[in-house]
Amino acid sequence: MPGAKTFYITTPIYYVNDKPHIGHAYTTLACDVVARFMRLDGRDVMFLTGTDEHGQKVEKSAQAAGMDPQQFCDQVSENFRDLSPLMNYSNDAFIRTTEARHDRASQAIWQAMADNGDIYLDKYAGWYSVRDEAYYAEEELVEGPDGEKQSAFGSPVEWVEEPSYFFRLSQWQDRLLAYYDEEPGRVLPPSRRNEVVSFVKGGLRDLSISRTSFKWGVPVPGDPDHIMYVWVDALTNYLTAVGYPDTDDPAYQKYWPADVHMVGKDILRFHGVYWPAFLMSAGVAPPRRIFAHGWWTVEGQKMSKSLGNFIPPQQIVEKYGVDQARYFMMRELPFGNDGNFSHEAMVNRINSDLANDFGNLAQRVLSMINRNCDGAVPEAGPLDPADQELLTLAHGLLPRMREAMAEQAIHRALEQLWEVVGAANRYVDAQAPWALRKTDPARMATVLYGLAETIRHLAVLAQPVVPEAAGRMLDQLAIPAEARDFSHLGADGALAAGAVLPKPEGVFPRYVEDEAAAAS
Ligand code: ME8
Repeated sequence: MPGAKTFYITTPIYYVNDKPHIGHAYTTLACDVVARFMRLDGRDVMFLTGTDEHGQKVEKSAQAAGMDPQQFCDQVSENFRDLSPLMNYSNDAFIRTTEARHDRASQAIWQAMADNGDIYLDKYAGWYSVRDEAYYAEEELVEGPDGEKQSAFGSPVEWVEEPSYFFRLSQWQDRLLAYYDEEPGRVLPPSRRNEVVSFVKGGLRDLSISRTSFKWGVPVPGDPDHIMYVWVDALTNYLTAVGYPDTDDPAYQKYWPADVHMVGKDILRFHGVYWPAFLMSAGVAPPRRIFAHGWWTVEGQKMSKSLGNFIPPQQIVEKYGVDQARYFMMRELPFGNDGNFSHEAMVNRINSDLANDFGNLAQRVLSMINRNCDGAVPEAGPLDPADQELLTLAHGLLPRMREAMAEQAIHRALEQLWEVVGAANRYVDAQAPWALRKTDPARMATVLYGLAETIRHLAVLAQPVVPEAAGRMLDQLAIPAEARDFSHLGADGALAAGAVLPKPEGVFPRYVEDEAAAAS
């Protein structure tokens, strides 16, 4: 990975029959931030998202809506596609598992696993949850409120008995354990790695991978009475998107194996155990990393149909602003942990981190330059140790953020950025450039130059998380579009003295409770 020129990152593909909520928006947002960071850092990035459209759950939802499944999918898939303009995602592709090319890829991987001797026909008798589209062993089930059996995620289960093809997962235990050991950070965060390793060490049962009781899916090659278990087809989307089974496809050559599959903790087993086993069996290199993030609760409660507390992403974008929503979700909790979404926490982040700390720093400095330096980047004189210290901090920010982003510790990258914001604010207070205006204008110019150069670094590096606001800050520093990637950071690409700056304006307004209420 280090030094590599390309970067392939994926989101889970979303079940079409659910309405998008902030949990869905979160996974894609994290990928977007990583993808933008990597692009600005000079990588050729492929960032994939899309919709998971097969399976019994979708077939049932289509029936309930009185629609043909394909027509149903065409309609509801748009809800997820619409998230990109809304949340400002920069995905390079959007895949739908009902595309013809996807049937071909799914059948090819199936055939490759069969050719390797890993698939056999038998009969499945056990528990299945349509909502989770998952098989559960007896001991994995818990008791529901009315004494009925349910999955640990609270989903109803039903007893299923039908002919089924099986994948010899039991044969892959040692090779999976070797795969986890091969590269550090194969599964992140470390707690999730432990979870996967102990699951595999506990022994693996063969996996039922076809169903005969419904039709909405990819037919098994050579036995069309069987439909592939939806997860076999769903996971294959990551390969379809880069041209598989055409391994000569330039996209496949460039991007496979994927650098990061980003997933929620609930679907770690599918990505961290089944998927690498399928791939190794089919002779395809397994992904470099699986990162499992945590779950959001809302005002302290799990999001659920019965509580009706699913927050649509549109609601938070309209209420707080897109950059504000993006920043909050990426900063509020260590990426990987569970978190709680609350209005109070959101307003705190908006008013304190964005408006007071970062926004105010830029606004103060740019206004002083506008008023006292004829609206142009001032010329720096000899540097004091305090000036040097601030510039060294700013110039060293990229390597520190890079280190954090290499392990998708997005919150840590942001903490680093805000450390420099804090240092710059303390420097403004200590240097008091407004007072230097009369006593030592040359010194004032040096101080303001150092601050403008620091703000340039902050804005360039904030682009992955708050692309709009950071872009506007860079406009106000007159940084041309082609000089906004990370190769222009450091002393070499420093701001040119004399460049004329446009009139400054705030980019991070405060969230004012009463005005918002009055406006609604
Ligand atoms: O699982 N907080 O799709 P999905 C954070 N189709 N993340 C959440 C969340 C919450 N409250 N609720 C859901 C599927 N998510 C399959 C994927 S991939 C080959 C197939 C996350 O629409 C969840 O963890 O149910 C998962 O990563 C993603 O939303 C999609 O969930």
